[in-house]
Amino acid sequence: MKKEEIIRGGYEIAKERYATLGVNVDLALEKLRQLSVSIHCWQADDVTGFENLGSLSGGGIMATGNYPGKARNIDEIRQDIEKVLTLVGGNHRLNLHAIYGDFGGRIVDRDQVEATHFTGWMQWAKEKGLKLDFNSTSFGHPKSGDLTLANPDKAIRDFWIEHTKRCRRIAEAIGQFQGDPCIMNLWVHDGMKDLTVNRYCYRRILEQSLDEVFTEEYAHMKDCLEAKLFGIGLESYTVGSYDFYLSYCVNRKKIVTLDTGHFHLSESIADKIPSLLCFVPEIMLHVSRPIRWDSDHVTILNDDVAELAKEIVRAEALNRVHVGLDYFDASINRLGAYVIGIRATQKAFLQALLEPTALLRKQEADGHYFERLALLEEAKSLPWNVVWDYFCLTNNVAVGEDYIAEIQKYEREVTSKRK
Ligand code: RNT
Ligand code: ZN
Repeated sequence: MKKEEIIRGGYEIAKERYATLGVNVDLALEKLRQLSVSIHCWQADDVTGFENLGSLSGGGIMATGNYPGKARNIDEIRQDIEKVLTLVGGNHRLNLHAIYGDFGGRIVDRDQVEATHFTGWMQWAKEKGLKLDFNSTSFGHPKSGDLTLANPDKAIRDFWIEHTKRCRRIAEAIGQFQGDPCIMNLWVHDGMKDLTVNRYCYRRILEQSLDEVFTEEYAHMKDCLEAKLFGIGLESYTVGSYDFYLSYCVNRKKIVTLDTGHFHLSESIADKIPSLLCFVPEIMLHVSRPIRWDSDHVTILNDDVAELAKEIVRAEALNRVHVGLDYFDASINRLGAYVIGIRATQKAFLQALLEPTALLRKQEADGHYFERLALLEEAKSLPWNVVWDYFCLTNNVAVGEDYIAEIQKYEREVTSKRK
């Protein structure tokens, strides 16, 4: 039997099996097809970007590893992303950072960025059927230091306020161009390596800076704010903590970004979803994989991601939760890292969409807690993987492990030639 026949045959059987539990597999597949993952452009080049500032000083973020073949310019990033898109089903988005503008070899400082630096991206994205998202970039700059938007020094603070305002304007232009809101994420690393006696002071400054940044109302972009437990080199104190941004977003009606690597390792990010949905309009996710700390390892299908997807699906919140990825592993094939992460995220959502939730809820309502737990256990080994193969097959992308060979081929023919 040909592989395709095996998959199609298996699918029909799996469909019947799920139907016995009241699950409509075709509906689940349709919803999965509509799940648009915001793919982070920065895995392609280890968060380097295309500024020509002549100095990479100023921290805030760190990629580790030196696997050969990273994208060196816009054309290479686009080429890599195009390749990645041939290996994953569905329609996705691309998440850009301000440092990825088309600066044409000129020096364009962060307080000078504008929409024209992104028209090339907009055109290209349109041709590829991609929508774009955006981020302001406060790290990796001589003025990054320990404090940007929360800096008591007005000159430095104003520089970053100007940058962030400009980024919102760029996001607005992108959103207008693509006829779909561009989601702009704001994350600043502001904090202190050692004990500070000014926790309140910096947070009040950040609050005021944000209010200034958000003065203009836009119709084609949406703001989201991302908290973090701590940054490397800034371990004692983070101005933009989770409490800070959660309060700010609830109060100012902004989108909360939850990066799954930005919490205590024992915290459940999945459980935050149904809490936040009560109080904020939408949620943005940065799905990552923290190993001991916010290490930004490649997203895989683990319990954390599976539970996260389940809470979103159970809350029927696929239209209120934006799913983005955020990791940067420079130690393995970078395209491979993309494909693993995107596929793992899709698999987690497929599992969630195939959950016999109605039946589980019935057991729960009837007080049948043993039955609920037993069914949750059984659901783990239902033939979702057959449905996954069918999803890949019918979306004309490599089935199962077949994508490995495609990545190897691309490495042989393209990325290994980048010196
Ligand atoms: C950093 C944050 C942030 C960045 C990107 C590049 O800890 O997660 O989202 O990873 O903006
Ligand atoms: Zn993030």
